Amino acid sequence: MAQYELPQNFFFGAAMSGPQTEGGWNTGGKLENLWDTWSNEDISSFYNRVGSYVGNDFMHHYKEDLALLKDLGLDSYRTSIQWSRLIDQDGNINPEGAAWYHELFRASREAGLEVFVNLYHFDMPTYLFRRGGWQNREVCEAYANYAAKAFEEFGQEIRYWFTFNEPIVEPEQRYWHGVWYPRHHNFQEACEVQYNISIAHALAVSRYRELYRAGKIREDARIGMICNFSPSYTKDDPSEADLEALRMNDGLTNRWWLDLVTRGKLPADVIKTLVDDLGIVLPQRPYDEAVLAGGVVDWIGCNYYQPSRVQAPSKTHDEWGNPLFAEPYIWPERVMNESRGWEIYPKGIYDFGMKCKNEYPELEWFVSENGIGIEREYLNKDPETQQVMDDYRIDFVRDHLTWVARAIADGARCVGYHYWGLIDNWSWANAFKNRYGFVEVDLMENYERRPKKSATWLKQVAETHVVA
Ligand code: BGP
Repeated sequence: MAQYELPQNFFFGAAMSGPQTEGGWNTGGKLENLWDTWSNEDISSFYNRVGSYVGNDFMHHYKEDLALLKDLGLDSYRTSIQWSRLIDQDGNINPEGAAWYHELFRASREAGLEVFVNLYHFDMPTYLFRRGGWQNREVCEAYANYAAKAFEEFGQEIRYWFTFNEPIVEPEQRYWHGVWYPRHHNFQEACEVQYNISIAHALAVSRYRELYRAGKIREDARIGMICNFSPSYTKDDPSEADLEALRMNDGLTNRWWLDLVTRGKLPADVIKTLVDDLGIVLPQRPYDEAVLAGGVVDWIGCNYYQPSRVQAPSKTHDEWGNPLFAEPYIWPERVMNESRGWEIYPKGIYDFGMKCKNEYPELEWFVSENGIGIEREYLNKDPETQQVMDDYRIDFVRDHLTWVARAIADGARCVGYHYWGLIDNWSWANAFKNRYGFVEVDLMENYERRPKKSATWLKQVAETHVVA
């Protein structure tokens, strides 16, 4: 088997999020967020009726988990601050929430781990949702206030900041496709939310720049955004209509954010289709161009799980009257992760790297999430040792890292890799159905952590930077 080597200064780590790991949903002054509210109102929406309350019990296991990360040869990890924990209903710092994050960052430093801090991971505080959530411009301002308080509070501790994780997901899942609470099917609302999240991002970056200039943030700090850039593909021999489907699919999910974070603008062709052709009313205000111009970042993270394959839709609207831009295209050669229903296509990460190199050549990026979630992993245990034998995880990561190495060799500015869910965690409505970790969490044994077979492989790669 060919060996690929990643640069020695390439970083290796893991990604997680506050709401999926911390637990302590109502302790230390934490307010309810939408996951808690949905769990309280309708627990049957969650796999095995496991709601948002405990995460993977990270607040009780963090020292052990940080030691595990370090022991696996990792140098960094990303988590998120929970808005509902750090800020009270008056927009001020909740001292108990701040104390938890100070302690976590201190313990991480002590363990020799760099923490990447994201400020929003699908976790809108419920009292703000009741005031319109992302549909309300005041909530964008409240978010910028929260971000500024976080920059001030932790500005001397944290080097790498991110405004949002996968900002496309809430417009799509909550407002357009009806998957997550409040389960709407309203494309007009989704566009308002997508637009306002872009404004919120830009406002937060502007606050960051002001505080940076004022010396409140350490000099070597950087700010970015993390998106699930799924390279968009269509048929090999596409019709005009297939290419049009590709333009809007790529435009809404990828170019929207890439243009915002590199040029401080939203893609004109997408806005034109929305406003002129479909009559969507965006919550635009005078001077928004100047606001969005503040959204340019220092680098970005790319979460990559699956490609997006589309073709022309067979009808113009769905059953709720929303416009249909594209339909899924089933590639005849596709390989699936059946547990999650996602295609496995490692070359997609290479294609993303080449897209950046060609279209956004200055942009530096890293793989901020990549991973494979498998259902009923306990069936794959070694009968003697009881260890999960997850060779499929080794294959998945090896194949992706191989394409990352090839992309770097071909000029991609990719500087690191974070695996998603190093330690099994709570996956939103899927709860603990699909396990992502290199380390198992035993829900029947007080959330005990146990390395899977893949952990040994990961350690070797992280320490040598040789992908074999
Ligand atoms: C990403 C999210 C993560 C994580 C991951 C795996 O989109 O940023 O929060 O959940 O996907 O997806 P899932 O947990 O839905 O299987």
